[in-house]
Amino acid sequence: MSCSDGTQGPDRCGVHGSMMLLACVFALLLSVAVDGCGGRDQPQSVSTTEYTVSTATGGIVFDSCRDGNRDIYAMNADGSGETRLTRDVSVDWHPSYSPDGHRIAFESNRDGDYDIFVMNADGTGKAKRTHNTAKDGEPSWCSDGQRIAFTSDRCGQDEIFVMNADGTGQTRLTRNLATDYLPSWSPDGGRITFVSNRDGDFDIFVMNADGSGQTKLTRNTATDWEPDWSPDGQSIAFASDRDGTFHVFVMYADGTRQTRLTWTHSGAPAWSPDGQRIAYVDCRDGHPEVFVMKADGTGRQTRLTRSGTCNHQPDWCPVP
Ligand SMILES: [Ca+2]
Ligand SMILES: [Ca+2]
Ligand SMILES: [Ca+2]
Ligand SMILES: [Ca+2]
Repeated sequence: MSCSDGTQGPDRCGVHGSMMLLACVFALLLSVAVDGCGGRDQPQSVSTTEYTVSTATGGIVFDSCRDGNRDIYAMNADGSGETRLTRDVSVDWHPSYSPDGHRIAFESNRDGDYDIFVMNADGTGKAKRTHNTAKDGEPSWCSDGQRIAFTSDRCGQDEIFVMNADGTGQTRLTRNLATDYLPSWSPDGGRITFVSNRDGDFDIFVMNADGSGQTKLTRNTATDWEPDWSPDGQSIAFASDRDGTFHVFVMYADGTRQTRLTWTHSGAPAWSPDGQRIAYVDCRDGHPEVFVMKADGTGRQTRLTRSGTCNHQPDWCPVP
């Protein structure tokens, strides 16, 4: 989502909105034969002892270009204590907390192409989890702590994959010529919601964690985007431009009772661990800032970031 208009255009940072940027990246990168496509994606120097356990912050992680390029930041849930976790000139974005809040998976092109990385919640101990020249991104950490879902175009088109958190066992879950993006685990780890344009426009889908039972939850010609499960597994928040520009919506996990929650240009919803609040990105001031609201959309919408630049992809620490 970007704030320039009602489409996925470039934002103030000169970095394109996620759809447009990914489309450009995909057009440039060559896929290679790796695991899931008949070859292997061999982890390098994978070790379970390379990390030091950091203290869970109970806060919100997000990406921002406030310091000149995309980096990952964390803050307390009230917006205080903003801390920069990545420091390099590459794109670092799409952060996802591990279920214990000790680690963060993210996407970065610091080695020339997009790959999945994992770091401690304080930004130390960064380690690469995918190793190929294709685009690997959009990690979502499973509640069992053992698996990470992600997207990759290593097979020539955009598909949902899953791997063990150490990078082993990379397995393809979707198989079609369309674009499948933005996986998000259900709280029980049994299902994954994602977006796909396999029927012409982007809709929210859900599937079992082994890729079976792929089912469409939204049915319209608009872009339905960025799904995120409620902690009780009963609801899915998402963004949609069905009313002309992007807003945050919520629906039951079976796709019924789709309800709009916001009335300003907004998206990227992320539930709080107690299910009472939703963090999201709102462009009411002309650029994307992280806001928080009650999960039913009522009451005050509180702005958490005030950087005056782009802020995206909030993810709430699962540990309160
Ligand atoms: Ca960076
Ligand atoms: Ca890669
Ligand atoms: Ca696909
Ligand atoms: Ca749609």
